Amino acid sequence: MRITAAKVIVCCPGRNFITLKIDTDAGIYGLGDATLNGRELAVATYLEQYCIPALIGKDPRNTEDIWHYFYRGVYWKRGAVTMTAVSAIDLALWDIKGKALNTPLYNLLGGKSRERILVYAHATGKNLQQTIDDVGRKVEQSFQAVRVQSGVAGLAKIYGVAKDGRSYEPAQKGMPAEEVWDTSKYLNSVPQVFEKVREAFGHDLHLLHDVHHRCTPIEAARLAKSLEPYHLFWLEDPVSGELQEGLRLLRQHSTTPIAIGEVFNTVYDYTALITEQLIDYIRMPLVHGGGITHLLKVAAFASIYHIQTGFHGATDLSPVNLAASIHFDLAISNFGIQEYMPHQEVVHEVFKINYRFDSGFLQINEAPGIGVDIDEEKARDYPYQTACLPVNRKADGTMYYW
Ligand code: KDG
Ligand code: MG
Repeated sequence: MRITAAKVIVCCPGRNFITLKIDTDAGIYGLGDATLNGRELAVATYLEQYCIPALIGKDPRNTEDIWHYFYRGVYWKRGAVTMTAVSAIDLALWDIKGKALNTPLYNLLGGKSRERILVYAHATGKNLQQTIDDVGRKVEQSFQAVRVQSGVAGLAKIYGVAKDGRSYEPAQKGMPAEEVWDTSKYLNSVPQVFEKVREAFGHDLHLLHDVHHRCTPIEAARLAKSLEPYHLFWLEDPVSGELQEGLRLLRQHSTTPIAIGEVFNTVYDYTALITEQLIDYIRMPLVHGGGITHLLKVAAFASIYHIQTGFHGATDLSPVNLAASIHFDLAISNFGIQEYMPHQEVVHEVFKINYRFDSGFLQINEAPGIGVDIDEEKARDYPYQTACLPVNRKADGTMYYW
């Protein structure tokens, strides 16, 4: 089998998505997600200018060799743009492999270790009461795990808190919006929120929280310690992702489980964290972490240290990534949980999906490969629109992490 053509499909059904489609001489095509929120066209250009010409003529079944061709074979390794492109290629090739063998992707990854995937939902509110109401809605929808992000008094806009009645979408049209941040207000507010949520919903519901990189190591240690009575499923990204050593301090002070890595791209972002057992969950998604080929190795490495997966699954990752993640989650032994934010309905006009949510879990059908298709004609109805994630400044104007 040979690759005969490949193209990048750019569309914006409610938000931007980049999809790689690889064609073969066997009449089979594969799809890969290449969406990097706010930097979409950089990946599209990288794929179109440098990867697609080199893919033509290759045997798509050689996933390992092709992965190394675009990773090791490129002097400028790692980095979000490069690794998102590598991921998209890898996902599309595994999709082709599954279709060629007429079997769902999970069968190529070891078969099923479980029948369904535990997911967590997002609950948000501008204040405590709205947040509790939203957690209640998620419980009514049968979620067994809920991430809780609440507004902080004195901060007008903060990560994870949606505008009234709408699901949270931080990327806004045009250049980045600016938000104002105050760590002290945040650190005082979060434990109070979890105290009230536990009071309202008891102790069986799994609760999660995303710090979103906004604490220093000592602040993160204080937060993790103060949340211990509410026994979180995990505390996510407590320190900025690039500071692996930062988690040593936190670990000395708290038993709150830690998840990190949605901004990571390779196993080299995780080596200290895994070998020193500074974390409990890896978050690096297939779409940014080198696809199936690389994540299989990272997950296996993590499993030796009893670290589980909890892949990123925000709505800025396309249904192709989510479906591939479900296959992966079904197959590996050290699966922990999957983030699940349902896409807006308009997304499903373009992407035809093969998974469904049922009673707190995601399930996938028997379609071969990844099993998601794209309607290219519909995609053309939703052209790209420049949109960026916000930036954060402290009250005195200092640029901070968002
Ligand atoms: O593009 C950035 C979002 O995907 C990210 O902010 C979402 O932190 C996130 C999460 O945990 O879903
Ligand atoms: Mg996150």
